[in-house]
Parts: sequence; structure tokens; C-alpha cells
Amino acid sequence: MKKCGSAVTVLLVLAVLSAGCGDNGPEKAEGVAGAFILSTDYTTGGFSVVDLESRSVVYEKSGTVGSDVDQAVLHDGLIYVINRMYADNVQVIDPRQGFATIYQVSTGSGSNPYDIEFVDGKAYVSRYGVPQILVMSPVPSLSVTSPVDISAYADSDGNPEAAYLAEKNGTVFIALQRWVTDKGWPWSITTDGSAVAVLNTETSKIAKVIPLPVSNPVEDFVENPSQDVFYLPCAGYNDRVGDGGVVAIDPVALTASLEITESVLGGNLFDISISEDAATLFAIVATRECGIWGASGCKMSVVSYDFPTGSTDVIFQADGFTISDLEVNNGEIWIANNDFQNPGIVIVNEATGDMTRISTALPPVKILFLTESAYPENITAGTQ
Ligand SMILES: [Ca+2]
Ligand SMILES: [Ca+2]
Ligand SMILES: [Ca+2]
Repeated sequence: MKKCGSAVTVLLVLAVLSAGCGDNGPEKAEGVAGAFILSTDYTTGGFSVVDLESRSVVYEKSGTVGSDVDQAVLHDGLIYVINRMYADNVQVIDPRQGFATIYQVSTGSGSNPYDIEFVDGKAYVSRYGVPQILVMSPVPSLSVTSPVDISAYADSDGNPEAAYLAEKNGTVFIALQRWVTDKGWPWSITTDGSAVAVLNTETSKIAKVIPLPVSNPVEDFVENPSQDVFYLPCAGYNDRVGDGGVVAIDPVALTASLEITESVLGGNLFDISISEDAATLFAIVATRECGIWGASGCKMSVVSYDFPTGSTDVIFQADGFTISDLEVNNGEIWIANNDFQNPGIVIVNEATGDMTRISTALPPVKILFLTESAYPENITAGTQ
């Protein structure tokens, strides 16, 4: 099944049904059977598999993926893990072969890959450290073909810092953070601001660059199936609350508008997800202290935002920099709680507020829902 947008795992089914997905046409809706939880303590990377029915970790493995991980994408029943800095590769894991790594391909030394998207059998990989989008063809062997040069859309240091990717009707959308990295630390965002580049995959050319009203897109594009737009969470600076927000990208008109500000959400924005009925947006927000090295008072929250009324509510809160991902499935909000002392997944029932906690071996950084066809029937229980 083609992936709609970047890791829009749960919205994928709805998106396919309501709007079609690329050129694949309508497909049968598929339920979620479990979740692949990518995790790391930044020394050792690993993953846990959570079974949706039993609400338990049914398989767990450490040391199998890189320690600098944050992104995993499901495509055609395979899990693509992006191993970032110093590992610099895409690792493909087959859930139906006991979650074995079936191949691994380099994205270039020092390239710092960020995300992967698929269009017509080709894979597009953004690389934070290189001003080119890697094109790999054909899936599944992922041999590298000509990259797409995006240096023309860079800030003054020559690299636009390509981060997250999304796909719609054969077009790839590339979030460009555009940090100025050659003037020393701390980096600053270029005065031109961040942008989204629109890649025509037929011509392999950038058709347009959409300037963003607020900067620093920090997580996946999320598709809103009811409005046919992508939402992109932009943090601005992490030590400021109010300079970021949720940006709506119209993939047809190729425009961007500020939908919800950080001030309304009540903190510096880190991630978003949307309920299946598209009535509620959930966001990870943090106090400004979380963006200041060594400062006390860092608190993170998951808040809900009701689209009809604009009202917000805190549904989960944790001290320290300990919420790393948020995904919604079937009326449940899954929260990655990467507390190093007590790592796990917190599942909040949207209607009742009831909470379930599932411990994981390593701090979780990414929740990837596995559809029924990508979930093994007889998973080997236990850990390895
Ligand atoms: Ca730059
Ligand atoms: Ca901010
Ligand atoms: Ca997320």
C-alpha cells in the first residue's frame, strides 16, 4: 500500500478511502494490529513491538538499529528505519520475517538522512547534511540513482536542511528548516524563514518553494483527511513560546497558512496528530525551559485542540524532556514517554481519558502503527 504523507500511519486508511492516494486509487481499509516502537537511549537503539489486542510488548530487540534514530515508515508491509548521523543509512525490516533486517543501504557518509517517501516504485530520501534529495530506484533493492539538487533553496550556508517529507498525487513535499549553521552555535533560522519545496517527481525538478509563515518544521507532515491539507508542526525557536504553530499546506494551491499558534496550544510545539474524524488535533508542547540547556522547569504536555470551538485541554503531562512522539489510532492517543528511568508508551482513551502504560526496554522515540498485513500472525513472544 502506498503511504500517504510521511508516517501518517493512522490517517493513511482514511486518506486512501476519502481522497485516493497517489495513483493507486481506492483501496480496502485495513485495521491496525500492533505498533513498532522505535527506541534509543542514544547509546543503543532498538525496537519493541506492542500488540494492539493484548496491550503488551510481544517482541523486543536492542542493538539492531542505530542509536541516532527518530523516523520509521511503513511501506508495502516493510518498515524503513532511518539511521541518522554517523550511521547514515536506510534499514529495511520485514515484520513477517521475524522483524529481521532484510537490507540496509547507505545514504552517504555524513549525510544524516531524515525521512523517506515513495512514489511509483522510487524512494525519495531527505538528507539533513546534504543539499540533495536522494532518489533510490527501484524498491526494494534501493539502488541509488541521480539525486535532486536543492542547494538553490538554501540559506547562506548552502544547505537548506531538508527534513520531513510528504507525498500527494505523485508530488513530494520537502520541509526545509533552513538553519544558518556556518556562523557558530547556537544556530539561527535564516531571515527568509523555513519553507516547503515541491518536487515534481516526473521531471525531478522543484516546481515551487512555499515560504512558511512560522519556521522550523520539527516533525512529520500530518494529513487532515477532511480538508485535504497537510499540517506541519513548526516550533520556531525551542526556547520561545509563540513563534511557532501548526501550518496548513494546501497540496493543490501550493500555499501555506498558520492554522493554530503555539500560544493557543500553550507551549513550544514538537509534534501533532489528528483524530480520525478530524475534529480534534493533539499536540506535544513544552515549556520554554525545555529549550534552554540546563534550565529547570521543563515540563511537557499533550494537549487536545477542538477544531469547532478552538478550546484546548491537557490530556497528559510529564516533567523533563520526556515526551517524544504522539500518534492517534481508533480513538486512542499513543504517547512515547522517553523517560530514561521509566520508558514506555502511554495510551489515552480520547473519550474516557483512561490511561494504559506499557513499559519498553529503551526510551521510545517513534510510534509506527502496523496494519494487519504488516503484522506477523504468530509473533514469537519474549525478548531478544
Ligand atoms: Ca542551512
Ligand atoms: Ca517556539
Ligand atoms: Ca508523531
